[in-house]
Amino acid sequence: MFSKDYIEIEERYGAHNYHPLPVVLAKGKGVYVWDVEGKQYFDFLSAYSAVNQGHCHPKIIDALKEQAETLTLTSRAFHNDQLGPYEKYITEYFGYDKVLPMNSGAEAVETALKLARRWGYDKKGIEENKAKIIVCEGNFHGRTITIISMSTDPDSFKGFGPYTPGFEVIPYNDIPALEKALEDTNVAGFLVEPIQGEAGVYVPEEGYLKKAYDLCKSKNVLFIADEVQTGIARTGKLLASDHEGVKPDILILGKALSGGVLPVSAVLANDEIMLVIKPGEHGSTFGGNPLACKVAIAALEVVKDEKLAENAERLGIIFRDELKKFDNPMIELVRGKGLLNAIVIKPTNGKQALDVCVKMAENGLLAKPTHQHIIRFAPPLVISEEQLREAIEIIKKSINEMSQ
Ligand code: IF1
Repeated sequence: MFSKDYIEIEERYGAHNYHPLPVVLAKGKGVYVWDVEGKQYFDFLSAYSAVNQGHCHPKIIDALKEQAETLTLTSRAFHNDQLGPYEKYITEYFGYDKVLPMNSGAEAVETALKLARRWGYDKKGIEENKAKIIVCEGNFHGRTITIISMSTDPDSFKGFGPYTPGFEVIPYNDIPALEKALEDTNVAGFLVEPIQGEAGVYVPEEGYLKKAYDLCKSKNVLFIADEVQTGIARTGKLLASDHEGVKPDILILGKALSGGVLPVSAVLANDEIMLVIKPGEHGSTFGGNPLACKVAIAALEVVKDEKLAENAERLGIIFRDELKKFDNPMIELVRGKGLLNAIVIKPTNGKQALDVCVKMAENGLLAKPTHQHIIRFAPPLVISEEQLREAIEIIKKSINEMSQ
């Protein structure tokens, strides 16, 4: 079968909740993926930053294989020999008392919201059912009904009401707006992405996170960082919050926590917050399963052993410098941190971001537009300088071909 055959089958039997580029992938290794016709591509999306360690990293795959043949799932009705060691490893790795293991990023965000509300009632003394969470315009935290209730993107929330109450939306990167919102004594938490990924790699001004954190502390409000996409070395530090020395009260991780091998997410917090949830008050069938624990330890070891944050920091600077020097009217703006970058495309000769992505695919590099005019570039963090420079040439060539 050829790519078109697979696409036809998906069209016929699969829900139409995505509109993928017409590429059918069959193999992945490191920074490369191959389609069913055997064409090789640079993967510059990394499954939305879930394969930071590169596709099918041997150390992670070995951990998966070993545990898959031993014990995959016990449920939390019983203990297992992988969970405790994983909990110790990840809490020491990020510097928190405790972790609550979940599966998808959205589940981890929902868990963080429940923790913040319960902490608001039990510790801050907010009146029952009055807790409020402040969120930002342009946020993306997942696709559940409660999470889209916070969204400002009609594509995320339209036609899915009624919505969960208890959220207040303020502009991103706007300290005075946060200060005003924090005057409400019913606020339990402020949920924020250190860099807004889906919004188009929107990097807030220097100092925003620290000022936001300090304001929250001054009002006894929890600072909740959604690092599902920006975490695990993506932005050139272990966490994007680390760029400003901010230690979130609640840290939300996902995606690359498993190196893209299976869904693993986590919520980290100290005892004063984490222990407000008592036995039987929250959980999930697969949360903290032995397979996920084993894989996540391997995935986190790779980040440290291979110095992925340092590599992302160094190569991100080269990437942005090269694209900023590239003199082509189609490129309006280049922004990002580490290896989470984006370019804003100025439609030219009737061509826009999607056309550039199709051309780049023809030239051997995969990336996807977000919000029509923005192309996100997020390669696996294992990429070498030589591979990065080769990829940059493909990007330049494709944009030149598009703008003629
Ligand atoms: C899709 C992008 C979208 C996330 C942050 C939580 C989650 C995500 C900061 C939820 C998930 C994914 C979801 C996927 C495309 C991708 C994405 F931003 F990464 F590009 F949609 F906005 N917090 N982001 O980015 O994690 O439940 O998916 O494991 O839904 O199309 P999840």
